[in-house]
Amino acid sequence: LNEDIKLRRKEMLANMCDERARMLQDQFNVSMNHVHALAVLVSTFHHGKHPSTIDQKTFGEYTEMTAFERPLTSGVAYALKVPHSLRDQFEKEHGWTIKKMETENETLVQDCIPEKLDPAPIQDEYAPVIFAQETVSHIVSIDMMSGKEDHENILRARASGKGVLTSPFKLLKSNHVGVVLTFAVYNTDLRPDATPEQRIEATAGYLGASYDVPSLVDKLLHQLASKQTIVVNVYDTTNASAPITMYGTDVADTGLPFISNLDFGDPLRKHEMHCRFKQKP
Ligand code: WA2
Repeated sequence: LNEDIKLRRKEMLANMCDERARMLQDQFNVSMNHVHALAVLVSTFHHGKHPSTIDQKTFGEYTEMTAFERPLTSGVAYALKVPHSLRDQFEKEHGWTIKKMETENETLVQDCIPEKLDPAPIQDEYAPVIFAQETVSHIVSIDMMSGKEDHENILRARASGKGVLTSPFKLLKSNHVGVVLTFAVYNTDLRPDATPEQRIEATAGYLGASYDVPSLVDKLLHQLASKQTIVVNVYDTTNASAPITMYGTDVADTGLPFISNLDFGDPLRKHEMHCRFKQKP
């Protein structure tokens, strides 16, 4: 009888964990599709029309009005690909200098007001943010290639043509770890079998979304009223020997966790949800 209860408890944990993992994965997938659609929108109305029919005001209003379509995201932004040869012209046109992302100092991160940031040092190319949803307006004018995680994402997004994810890192102006999803925007129609070189050449910019994982996953799990029963952790397990916590705190051991797989659509990244009962039987 005792064994029977144990087995049923295990089954219940597995069901609860799988249900939560599926919900998180589905919501992530929904928002990923909408971020992709935003990249197409920018391609069509900013790079495809002369003159462009998108400016910061249009982008800000449109992304704010459609924010409900992108669950779990804290904001979306568009960064332009600017080679060094066009930096002067770009800065004159926009009336501001391209800024360096400041991540060394905690206090500077807190008030990363563009006016206070240093100009980006000379590089072959830059990715300054030109449009942003109101919620991430603090990243306008910052060179996204000057941040390690954003830089890697940009290179991978434009060479692959796929949506790509960073590992978890501390987002600007946030106390939480999050991830960034990036889609490249191209200025020519590429064949589905285009080479990475052709893709890099045709790149016009980068549409990105930031996910504040702790607060947004919390909101999601609250809807399920299970917080009294189970403890949920989400990990980036890309490097199996060094998992990175994306959600939840390290908990006192109350038995082995049930592990549900999470697929966030980037085959280079692996994620898992670990669930435990709060109380021993
Ligand atoms: N967006 C919001 N907060 C951030 C951040 C970011 N990146 N990086 C660090 N904190 C415009 O991939 C292009 C968004 C980057 C896109």
